[in-house]
Amino acid sequence: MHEFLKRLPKVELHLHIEGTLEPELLFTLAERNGVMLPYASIEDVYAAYDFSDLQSFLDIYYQGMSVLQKPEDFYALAMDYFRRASDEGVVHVEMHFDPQAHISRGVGLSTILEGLSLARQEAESELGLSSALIMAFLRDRPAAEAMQVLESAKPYWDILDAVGLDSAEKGNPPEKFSEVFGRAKQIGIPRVAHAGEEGPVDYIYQALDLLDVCRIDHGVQCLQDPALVERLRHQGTVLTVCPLSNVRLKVVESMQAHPLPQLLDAGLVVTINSDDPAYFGGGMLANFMACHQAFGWQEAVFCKLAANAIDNAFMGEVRKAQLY
Ligand code: ES4
Ligand code: ZN
Repeated sequence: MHEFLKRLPKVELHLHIEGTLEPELLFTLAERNGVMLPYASIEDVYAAYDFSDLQSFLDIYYQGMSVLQKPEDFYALAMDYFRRASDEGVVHVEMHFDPQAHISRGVGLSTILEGLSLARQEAESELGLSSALIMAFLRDRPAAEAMQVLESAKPYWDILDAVGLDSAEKGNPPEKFSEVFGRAKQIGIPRVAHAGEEGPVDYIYQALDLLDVCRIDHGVQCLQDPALVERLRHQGTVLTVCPLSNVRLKVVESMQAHPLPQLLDAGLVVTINSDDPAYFGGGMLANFMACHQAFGWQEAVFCKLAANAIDNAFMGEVRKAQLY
């Protein structure tokens, strides 16, 4: 099954590029940029990656990205990830990036996007790996700041495939970002949002009704509300589910206890994704393998999951036809 899953052309719809920062590159960039890290060794780093919830992860994740300062740092981050992903059979990646987490440290949008754009071009030409770009707003920061980021991104609007909403979910309802997402819609930028990861089902309704999103990132809490499940099924709304992430952030107790089989049984459009592979124990292949081991899924299920991701990617019809 490992060989089959490795060769299966995989499309990743839910990935935070800052969450692909492996400890080795973390140390390299820290040295290059003169950043002090609270770790003496790689073992120290992994020992710190013992999370109790989303917030305990986010604290470490924002600290890690302080080493990203120049265009070449963002280039190295993305290119390293694209090579690893390509090696495990990923053919297309839709990556979130968090501009506010960099702008607040004095690193501008042009720096971030110069590095990411070069890596995307190289991945396409050298690895045959296509990608999409999702600019995410930090929901635990003020909505006015998100609006400012969206407006200041005007020179880049045409390279954004979507805007997203991430970071600490509880206490930061989608409702807070109605205006920002309304503006994105007016500009013509598609929308996705994290909802129902740790937060209540009401946040999934809000993401649908107030942000007009085409995908729900995570959404695993929807099973608490049969009417919502029926709506998601009827509309064909995609859920970008991240099983290893959910285990590591204690959203679920174990892979065996993960609701993925119920989500599929309910007829929902499910995809499997890695979220933050450097922090949660692996990329797409590790997530697929974990599902095989926990649920005993065979080839046909994985083909369906892979097809769901192709069908719902921000990808032209020609590329979709190539991947089928
Ligand atoms: C995230 Cl797992 C998760 N949830 C919400 N926001 C995030 N940003 C990066 N990873
Ligand atoms: Zn995520």
